[in-house]
Amino acid sequence: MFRYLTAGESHGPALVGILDGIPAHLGLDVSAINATLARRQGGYGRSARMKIEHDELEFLAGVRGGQTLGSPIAVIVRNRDHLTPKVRALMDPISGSGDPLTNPRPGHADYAGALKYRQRDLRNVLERASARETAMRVCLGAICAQFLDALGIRTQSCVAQIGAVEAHDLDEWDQAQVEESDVRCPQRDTAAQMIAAIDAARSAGDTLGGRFIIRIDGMPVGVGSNRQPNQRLDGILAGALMGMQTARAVEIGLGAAVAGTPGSQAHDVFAMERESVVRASNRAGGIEGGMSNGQPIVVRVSVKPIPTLMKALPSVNLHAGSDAPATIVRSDVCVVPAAAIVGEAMVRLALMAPVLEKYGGDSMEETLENLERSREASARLFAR
Ligand code: EPS
Repeated sequence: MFRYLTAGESHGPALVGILDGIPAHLGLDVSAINATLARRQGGYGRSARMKIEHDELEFLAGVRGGQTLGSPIAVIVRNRDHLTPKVRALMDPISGSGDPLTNPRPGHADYAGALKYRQRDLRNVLERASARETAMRVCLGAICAQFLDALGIRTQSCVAQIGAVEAHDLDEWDQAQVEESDVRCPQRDTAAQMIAAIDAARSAGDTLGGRFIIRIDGMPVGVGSNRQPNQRLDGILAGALMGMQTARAVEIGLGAAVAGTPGSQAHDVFAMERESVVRASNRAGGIEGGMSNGQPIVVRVSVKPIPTLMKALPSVNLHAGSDAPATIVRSDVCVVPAAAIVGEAMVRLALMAPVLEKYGGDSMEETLENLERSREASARLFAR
């Protein structure tokens, strides 16, 4: 069984994570993991916090000589911000204290969390609710990326929309252009408009949401299952992506557009081409009957504008029992480019259990043998 856990407060000493179930003998490229952490820190519209942090992981367990041991992997990413005396005084695990935050931000976890955990200081809620925690998800996801890569499964993302600015025809894209773009959008003119929109939002004390696309290439046929609802690959991916702090909608393939599309144009017809089965389109987004069908898996995720506005939204002071503007804390204007990197991580983490269920072994050798055997069996099934 594969599972993972993260812990850590935004301004606490560190984020920690545990990955359990990665086979032995996976060679790990630490610089690639740190590069992925840096990609999450980037993107136009990020907060000043990103200048303080230089996220880097340290392994605490499960790895020796650059290879996984098959035992649980434990990692830590330290919060540099914690080292400043003011933050330490607030957040030291033993002595930390400070004036309570009292005015919940509409759209954030503040209000629901205060009542749920019986916290009179909203800081005790927002510290864990903060998207800082996504640094650890990205770290664990980057380790999973190296496992999936060994099986030929690759996940990429790009940004398709920021605020009202939308890219068009993003069925395929050049990942190098995405990596060069400050907003992770491969279309230069659109990217320039996105940056202008972020600048305008910043000037207005506002924030912007948007949409990113994730594409998984190389997924073998038959991962996920139609046996039970919770084993469907589309549900597993959607659940994981909706587990992001910012996500509000997930679409697979045609997504919401299927509602208005007749059956004759909603599916991907089959044909034979040089003895192979081919599909004329990928409207299903690579998943049929809850299982991967061998086409690229394409998922679009819509994310909300960050709820911390510099021009604070109307709220209440819960201690005084009066109307008062929402608390303002340091925050981002737009996190859509960073959310795309977090989305990649969520997808990689979500793929681990169904991929390991189908091909899993205790070592990489055993896993790769299982994959190879399965491929050969598929090739023989309808051989003439
Ligand atoms: C974030 C770190 C946070 C925020 C942001 C994301 O750091 P700080 O609160 O110190 O500025 O910048 O958190 C949120 C957007 C949020 O709503 O909580 C990060 O590392 O991604």
